[in-house]
Amino acid sequence: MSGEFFPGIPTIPFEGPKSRNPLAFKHYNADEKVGNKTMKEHLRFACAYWHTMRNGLADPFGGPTAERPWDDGTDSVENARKRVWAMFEFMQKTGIEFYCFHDRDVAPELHDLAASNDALDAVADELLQAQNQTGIKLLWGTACLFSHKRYNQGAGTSPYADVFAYAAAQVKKALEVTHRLGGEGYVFWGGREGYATLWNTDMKRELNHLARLLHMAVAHKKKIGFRGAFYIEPKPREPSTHQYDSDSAACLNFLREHGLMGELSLNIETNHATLAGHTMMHELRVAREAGALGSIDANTGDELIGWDTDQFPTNIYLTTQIMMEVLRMGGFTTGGLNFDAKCRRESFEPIDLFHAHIGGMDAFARGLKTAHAIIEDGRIDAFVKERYSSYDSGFGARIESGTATLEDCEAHILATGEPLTRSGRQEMLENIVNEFI
Ligand code: XLS
Ligand code: NI
Ligand code: NI
Repeated sequence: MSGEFFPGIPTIPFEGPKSRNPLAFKHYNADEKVGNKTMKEHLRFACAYWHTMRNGLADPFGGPTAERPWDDGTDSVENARKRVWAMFEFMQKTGIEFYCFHDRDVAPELHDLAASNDALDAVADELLQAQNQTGIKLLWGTACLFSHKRYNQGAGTSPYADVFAYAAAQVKKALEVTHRLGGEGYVFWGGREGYATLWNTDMKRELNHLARLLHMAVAHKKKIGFRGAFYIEPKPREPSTHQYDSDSAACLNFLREHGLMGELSLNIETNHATLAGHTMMHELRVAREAGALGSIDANTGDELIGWDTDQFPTNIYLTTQIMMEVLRMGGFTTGGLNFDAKCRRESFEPIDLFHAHIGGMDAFARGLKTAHAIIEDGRIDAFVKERYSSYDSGFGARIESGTATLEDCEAHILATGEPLTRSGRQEMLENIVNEFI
């Protein structure tokens, strides 16, 4: 691999905050320690194959604009194999050590399942070779169960059993390829697992079928000895009117109801959180406190457009909030920060892929340092601890331990009178956060 695909673009150096070189990191210094780990160990950046290599940047009003000179635009296996080397050159030059893919991003869907499986195997050979040559690893794989027209009414939740079976067959193969490539995880994002109208929908059966698909995948995972993590990725709508895995709480409820807690954790994406009407910090907190925060799709949405615009994250406040949750769970294990993000349609040159990833990596480096500093400082934690301290002893401790009854509460208030409350100090706490940004 020798600068064949991105000529003139060097390996991106770290030059520090004073640098004015657009092709340099100002904050992401891979081997610099923050606390007891290096930045790259904390952040575990991954590059999304579908956006970086396959997104032509079309939108609902116009066709693709992206210039990708290495790509001949065909569905040939040869083109797919060549693309692997463009992807890996890009990751080497940006210092991104993981990638993620769907089966149909890396290899074409051909005339039948057997042919598509063969194509995927052929490209997987190439991926394995590229991984071995570069040391770059697979963060997670997945199956695309939403693009082909057979999935127009869902995959695991399709009303048609043969469509379910096709989807399950695709999951089987994608899982096996992920295993062969040493993937650290496997994602289930239910692209069309939802409904367009309830007038034609048996919701209960659809949800049971989706759970069946996940149980089959768990069984196959064990059978083939795949040790990576399984993740489910919440998203509330788009393309469906309603998607069953709509937010963290809905996913957790689904996993609990169907006996899948412990088998799957969550892969949480910022733009999906905001489409669900939540902050990313909320979605991460809900998952973390359930012990089910697995991995993150690092992007951001546009509040004005209101679609899943999958933009690169540049907002330090956002990255700080994300890294607060990641640090508080003790860091990633199998997960990482996958840039499930694309350049704007107007940013169509190959070099824009570099600007986009550099910006996202620098934004997360700053978020990491800021979150670490806020935690080290301790004032916010101390405030929260103190805020709930009436439960640490006395009557509050009886409430928490479950030994107080409604009668006890009544007797307590009759004896003590009107309770005292104190300010929530939101503004003061926001000012503390800003001291570090
Ligand atoms: C789309 C999803 C998708 C998943 C993987 O909105 O984010 O890219 O991450 O299927
Ligand atoms: Ni995603
Ligand atoms: Ni998205």
